[in-house]
Amino acid sequence: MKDIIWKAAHVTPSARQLEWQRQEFIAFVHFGPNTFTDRQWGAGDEDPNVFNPTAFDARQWVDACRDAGMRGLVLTAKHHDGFCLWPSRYTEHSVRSSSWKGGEGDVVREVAEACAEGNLRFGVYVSPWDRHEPTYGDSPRYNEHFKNQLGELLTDYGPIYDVWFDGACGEGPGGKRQVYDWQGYYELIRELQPRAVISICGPDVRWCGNEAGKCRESEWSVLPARERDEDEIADRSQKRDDPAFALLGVHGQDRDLGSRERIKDASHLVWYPAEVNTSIRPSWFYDATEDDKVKPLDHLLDIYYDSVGGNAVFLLNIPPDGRGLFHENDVARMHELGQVVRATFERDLAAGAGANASEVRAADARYAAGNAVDRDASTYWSTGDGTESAWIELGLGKVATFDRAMLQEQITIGQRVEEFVLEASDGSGWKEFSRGTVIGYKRLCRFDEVTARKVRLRIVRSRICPTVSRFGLFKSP
Ligand code: FUL
Repeated sequence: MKDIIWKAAHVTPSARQLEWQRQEFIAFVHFGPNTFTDRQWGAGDEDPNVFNPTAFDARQWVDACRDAGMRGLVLTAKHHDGFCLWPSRYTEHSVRSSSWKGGEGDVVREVAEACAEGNLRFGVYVSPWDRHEPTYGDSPRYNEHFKNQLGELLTDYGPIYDVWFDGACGEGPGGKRQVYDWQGYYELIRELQPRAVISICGPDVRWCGNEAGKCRESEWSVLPARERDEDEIADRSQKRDDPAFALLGVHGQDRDLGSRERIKDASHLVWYPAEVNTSIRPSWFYDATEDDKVKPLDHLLDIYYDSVGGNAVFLLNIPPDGRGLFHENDVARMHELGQVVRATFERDLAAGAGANASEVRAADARYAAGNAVDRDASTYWSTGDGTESAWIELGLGKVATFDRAMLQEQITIGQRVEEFVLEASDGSGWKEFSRGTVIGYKRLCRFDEVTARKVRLRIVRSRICPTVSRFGLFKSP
């Protein structure tokens, strides 16, 4: 039997996971009665008439998201209060009972359509915990109800690329006990929207473990299967009500979930990549007292580099206000963020550079060093089997100044690199300017300006022969 490290290096993403990973940066939108009641967790007894946005415009959201560089949007179709942003046939607690648009409104439809027009993927957050629905706690009946509602969302609104299941439940010791039929939910989603990923309480996308926008230095996408089973996930959800949790994160103490140390006893391994979620403001739902607490650009950039640049997807929440619009301060910050990211990555100084490597797999052009600088995501450099450390060197043709690097592995065939170093040469030997652990889908490195003619990526340790599909160099504005 091959050893566990070899096996780990051969676990690959599903097509839907790959598609999801490539969206990189996504909007989360918390909208509902809480927007109007200054609450974060509605009790489920709110008057549907409180939901009354005066100037709702989903296209304003989509424009702002695109401007920020986002490629998808996940809407709270139903939060814990059970209020449905679509006119569900299975409850009276929905937009249909609100005087907004005379009960004819459908937020989910308008957002789905605006996303389709604006070329953003559309996903739904659906809270299993429902504080309004009377059958909640009567497990079989509620499961039926929940599947009925899922069925509406997954058939009536076009393609859904993400179904986001929140694990939160605040029922407490004396509260209702609902046993969720996760498998039944998953089967329904696979049947109705086979391209959708199921996130957080689901098999496709893993929560990074906190809501502060922090991920691990080494976010492996390959983990022991137990990290994905429902008991593990339920356990994590329970811990989230612990006040220490917000600061530490459930996984604060166990770094590197997929490290050699952590996978050595695993019987099964799965592709289970990380997502980082946080809000642009302190809260998830809009609160006017937070208009001046929008996260500073530098803070958002730090999260962006750690997540998108750390083999994770970044899901950033922007809460619409009582008008049904993103607030001006949030829109301005989104614009700044998009602008600086675009300006940084628009010109790759390594594109088309002369490339050499310590070794090319089977001396075959399909694995040539030049594939790392050709801008074609499907091509890559690789070495022969058995090589676990190697280097690839770029000759820039002239002296260039840069302060950012982008590295990508060809994850369609697995995640392999465990440690790397970046070095530059001005002709008199190599000097290290950055180093890191995993690469995975994407690693972004930030460092002080380097001026050099030659740059080298030295892979110190790889689980099996490494692949590099992108080696880019950039100068931030
Ligand atoms: C948590 C919820 O309780 C919050 O209200 C919010 O939706 C966040 C994304 O997940 O579990």
